[in-house]
Amino acid sequence: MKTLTSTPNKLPLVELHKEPDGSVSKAAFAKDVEAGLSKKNKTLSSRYFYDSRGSQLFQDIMALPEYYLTRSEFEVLTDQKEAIAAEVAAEGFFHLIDLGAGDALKTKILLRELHKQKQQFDYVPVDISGHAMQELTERLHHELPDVPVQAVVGEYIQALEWLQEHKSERKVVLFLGSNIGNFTSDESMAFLKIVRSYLGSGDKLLMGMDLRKDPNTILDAYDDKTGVTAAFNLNLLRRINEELGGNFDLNCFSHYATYDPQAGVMRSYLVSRKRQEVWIEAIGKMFSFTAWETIHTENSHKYSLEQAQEMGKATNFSIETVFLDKNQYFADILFAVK
Ligand code: AVJ
Repeated sequence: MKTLTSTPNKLPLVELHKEPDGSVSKAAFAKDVEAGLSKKNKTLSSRYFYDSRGSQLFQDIMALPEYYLTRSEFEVLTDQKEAIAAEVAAEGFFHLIDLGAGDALKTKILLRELHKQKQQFDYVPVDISGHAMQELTERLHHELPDVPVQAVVGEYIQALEWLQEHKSERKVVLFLGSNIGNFTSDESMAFLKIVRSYLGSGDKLLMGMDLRKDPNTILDAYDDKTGVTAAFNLNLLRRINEELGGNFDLNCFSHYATYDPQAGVMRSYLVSRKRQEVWIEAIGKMFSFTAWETIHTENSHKYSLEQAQEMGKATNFSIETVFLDKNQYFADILFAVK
């Protein structure tokens, strides 16, 4: 068995970013915005939601009564932590790689349980926000001083490079919170195939998937009464104003969310409430909006367990265990590499 002596967990962060903390490259952002707003059906990518204000708003979303996803997954992890920890740790030392770790509130349930079970592992949280990774590293140093932490700051795809560098070591990848839901079917297949290609026999992937349910329950989660989700969506325009010198008037756009129960896709848009023109300095262009023209900003996919099984099959994973909450709203699915 491979063992690693406990290292002090204030290792320097691995910074995969070229830009300062948390920010994506401005040029890449401008290029994506230009491409998206030049399309016939305008789009902006949900990956740009998460500047510091957007991350705060997402924290607020997670506390909403309508946003069942976080509570459901919390329940899964809390009620079944013994079984989950025992299953992922069944074969000795491993790296626990947490894609999109954030404040790791949910992962900490597992970390504490793994520690309690005296499992041998180190923790590799990965997140786009350097600030979040710095804070998490420090907090874990106090809360779980025995657990070695090696935070990685970067996007998923860059984190996968970390996986490749540690190819021969045992790994458990966490992809919690229904983050897979933002990918199109093709993107999620491609993503799972890449993850799979960096894993070896005995390695595992614990993935959080939001399940199909009453369409009204889903719709409410993305169109809350207090308007937090609307503010989260509109923040994308505020971010363009701030970082790219745009002059979007946030009062002239509104949030619209709609659920397609046959495709199992929640779709979010920003709607131009009038005919208007918006200048974006960093692009050096004016963009025209007709009245009620929309910008598509996000898809959140909902899956059946059959679909999850198919995704596993198509990407060469087998489902080891499906962990569900009492309502069966949300699944944490343990995929294994045979
Ligand atoms: C972070 C992608 C899981 O799609 O449910 C929440 C983001 N968007 N409310 C989701 C989100 C609107 C969230 N994920």
